[in-house]
Amino acid sequence: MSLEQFHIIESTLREGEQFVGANFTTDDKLKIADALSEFGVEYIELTSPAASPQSFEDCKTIARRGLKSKVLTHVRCHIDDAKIALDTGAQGIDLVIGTSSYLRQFSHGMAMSQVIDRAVEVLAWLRAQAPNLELRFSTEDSFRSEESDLFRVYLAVDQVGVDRFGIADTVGIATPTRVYQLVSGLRRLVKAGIEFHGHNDSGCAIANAFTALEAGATHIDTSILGIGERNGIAPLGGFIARMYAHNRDLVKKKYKLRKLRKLDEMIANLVGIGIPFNNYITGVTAFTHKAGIHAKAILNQPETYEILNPKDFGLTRYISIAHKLTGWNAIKDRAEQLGLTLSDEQLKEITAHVKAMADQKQLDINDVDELLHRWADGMEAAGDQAAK
Ligand code: HCA
Ligand code: CU
Repeated sequence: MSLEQFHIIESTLREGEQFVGANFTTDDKLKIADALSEFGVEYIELTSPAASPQSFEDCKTIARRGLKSKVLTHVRCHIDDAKIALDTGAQGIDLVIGTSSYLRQFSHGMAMSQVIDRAVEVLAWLRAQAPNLELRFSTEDSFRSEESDLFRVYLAVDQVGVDRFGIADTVGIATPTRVYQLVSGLRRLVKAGIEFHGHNDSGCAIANAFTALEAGATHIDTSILGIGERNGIAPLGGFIARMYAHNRDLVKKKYKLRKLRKLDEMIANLVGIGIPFNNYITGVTAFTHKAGIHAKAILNQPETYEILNPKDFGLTRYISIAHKLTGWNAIKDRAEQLGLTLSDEQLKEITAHVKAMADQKQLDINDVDELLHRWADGMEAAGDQAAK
């Protein structure tokens, strides 16, 4: 079943290079490729070697680097590009051609029959040159293409023989139901692998990737922090979170999860963005609990409100207590962290105090700590006495 046997095609060095803030140097690319390989992604996809002379050189260098991940390069379905791609020494080539009427009219200008002829020509040529090369053929803008056109081209390509078909939701229009339908349709038709590449314009990228696997896809495209054209594709960390929620042991075995934070930080720094506060796993609030009711349960059994264990990612949870929604269990936990001895009655009074203070002003943890220390030192009690 694909959900238990999926592969990640990490495209930070291809789709991610298409992010407006990305301008990776050779050194950056090597750093990213090494880190991804260490993390454990099965494939790394690189920008077309036809894009620029340096892109070609970088493809060759990364292909020869002896990474644990397989190295793929990505080119238009064109014989000239295919020749250059072959010269890079990459272990696989990802070919793509537009099949929607938008792309046929306003991009490459080919009719569907020409698209099919081109696909067959390029794939047959590559197969003849390099019988062991991993070949993938993908249809750009699949979800605004006619299904009958897609199946015509997939069947023709299948006759030539490819290792993998790609279904690309180029504009982020697909929903999980549509993904399920198209992927399972192709699954019934061919034996080769199926890759899903989903953009996130309408927020479905991760759900679509997961559904693609449920429908029989075998490979998922991601990029670190989701960077890519416009608002990007399924983010590596978010996809990992989804798969971990499905099968924790498998994901822990496949990937070095503690390296995720560094990956996200590295890319954020290189492309000049911050990690969003609500980012999957590595966002600053991803493991922060606030309401007293949540805090109490979390302290008793973290799984009550956490499907991801922060420890597995080398991270820690944080319980926010300096606010009016706080609860005495959380305040008690804080007192214990500070090594203070206070009775339950005292802690409940302190909690009431914190809530009253929070109604008046914005508190921070120091306000709570100070209050706890004052009570523990007996000052509050002494003050109470003096007042009487
Ligand atoms: C692109 C388009 C692409 C290709 C995906 C694929 C897309 O080249 O920028 O090769 O499967 O989203 O359609 O990224
Ligand atoms: Cu894309």
